[in-house]
Amino acid sequence: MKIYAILDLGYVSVKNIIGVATELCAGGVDLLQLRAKNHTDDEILQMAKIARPICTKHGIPFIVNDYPHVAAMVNADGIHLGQDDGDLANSRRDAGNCSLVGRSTHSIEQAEKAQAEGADYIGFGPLHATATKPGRPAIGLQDIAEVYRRVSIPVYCIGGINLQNLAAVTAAGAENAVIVSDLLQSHDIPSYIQRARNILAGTN
Ligand code: TZP
Ligand code: MG
Repeated sequence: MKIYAILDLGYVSVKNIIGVATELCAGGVDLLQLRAKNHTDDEILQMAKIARPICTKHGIPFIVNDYPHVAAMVNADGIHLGQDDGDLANSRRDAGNCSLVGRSTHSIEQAEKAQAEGADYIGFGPLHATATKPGRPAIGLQDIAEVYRRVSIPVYCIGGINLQNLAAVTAAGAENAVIVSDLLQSHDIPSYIQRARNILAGTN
């Protein structure tokens, strides 16, 4: 089970990027994405330049949300695109032929389509309604097992996942999870990641 963290500027201030990215990486997440809505391209590039070497130091793939050109400029490992963020092959090229192209999906049909279009992984959700993605309805847990049967690329379940419901998400079939606000708002990020790992290992 992989834990995918997102450095979401809705929860992290620019001055805390170094500290939070370091805690996430040293704490043992498996992938890190930079997600900054409502910032200029140049601001996002500056943030990416800060976060990128921290991921490199810890051997963790660094993924940029929405901005393939920024991904190319910092030699990111990947880009992540929503349903309306354009063609995957063009974006991969714009991102400097990065190795990981991810797509957000909200249904089994979208998951299959993303795989057919060449995605390396998908996000699948939001399982629960979440303030991190306002206006996007919850899809629930009932399609998780089926989406893993239908696609062979890695599926990262996402949306409103926290330490209280993580066991239910894995029991529903999830093999990987993205946790954003609950992780970023915790007072001790390394200990949170350890507790999540314990739940995933069934020791809690
Ligand atoms: N895509 C679907 S749900 C979501 C995104 C980016 C946000 C997940 O954040 P949180 O805070 O873990 O619900
Ligand atoms: Mg997007």
